[in-house]
Amino acid sequence: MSTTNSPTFKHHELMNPGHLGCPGCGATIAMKLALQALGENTMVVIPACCWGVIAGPYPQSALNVPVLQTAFATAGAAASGLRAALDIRGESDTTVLTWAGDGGTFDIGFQSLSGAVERNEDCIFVCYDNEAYMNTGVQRSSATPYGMRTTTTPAGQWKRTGKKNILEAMAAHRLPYAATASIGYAEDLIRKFEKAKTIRGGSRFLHVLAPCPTGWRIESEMTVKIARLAVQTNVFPLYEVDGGVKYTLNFKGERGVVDYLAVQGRFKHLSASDFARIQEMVDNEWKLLLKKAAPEFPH
Ligand SMILES: Cc1ncc(C[n+]2csc(CCOP(=O)(O)OP(=O)(O)O)c2C)c(N)n1
Ligand code: SF4
Ligand SMILES: [Mg+2]
Repeated sequence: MSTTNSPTFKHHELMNPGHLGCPGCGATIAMKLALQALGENTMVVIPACCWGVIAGPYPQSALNVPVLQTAFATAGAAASGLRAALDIRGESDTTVLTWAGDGGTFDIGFQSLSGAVERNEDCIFVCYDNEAYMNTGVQRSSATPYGMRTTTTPAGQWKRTGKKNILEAMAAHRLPYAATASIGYAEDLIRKFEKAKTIRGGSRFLHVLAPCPTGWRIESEMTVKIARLAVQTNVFPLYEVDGGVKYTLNFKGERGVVDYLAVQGRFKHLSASDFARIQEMVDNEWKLLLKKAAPEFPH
């Protein structure tokens, strides 16, 4: 995989300056890159989440593509309806892009997403993952990692269970294409969105790590660096799953998790033994992934 972070843009800019995201918001970078890959013939479905605010109040919009805002739990259903309406109008070339946070994907939106993917709806479903309910003040979700302090982990406490493996859950639907991506690896992210666009007639799912300076308690200029460190430490591996079964790893991280954890305020309460426990969890997940990807990925 190319490790550069300087993609060549093919489309004109589809995201305007003056959006309502916080400075350094990873979710805004994710959208900018995704639309560069997908082009202007795209319609975006957004449930309740930070992006419901970032895009701006109608008739203003930070996006030069149509947006359908929908209720928190319903992105999969709304996208299915939009797809059907476009097809009836003979606009089958239009890409339907669902753009939900981790709460709207892993938790409350899971049933409508699962239903849509089980029907193999011809849409791209994206989770931009900032690992908590950020829009309402950093509450814990099932995407929140072990060790993170949130506003719903009581004083002095932090999350004691691990992050749900959403890609595995989606792969279990045997959908045509699923992949992880990080805003820290822009070329890889754009390639995956381009691939997802070309696979038509079924569901595609992309899980994009999008650091949130506000909730992760990092400086705004650290967003991309942290997104890269997540991959370089194997905390957030980059890989693809074709047809729900064929795993391809894109990158092998060589760094210890402490490089990623110790630079973020959300983990600053953790001790050396906590770091060791998280390293063990990450190593175990990585070994499982290697087994699934073998023999394509040498190890
Ligand atoms: C049914 C319902 N419950 C709660 C809310 C309040 N709410 C709006 S956005 C949000 C958090 C969304 O979290 P996530 O999907 O992770 O996106 P993020 O805000 O982190 O970008 C919540 C709880 C709502 N809009 N609808
Ligand atoms: S709270 Fe986080 S995800 Fe939401 S706009 Fe701010 S930086 Fe982005
Ligand atoms: Mg979130």
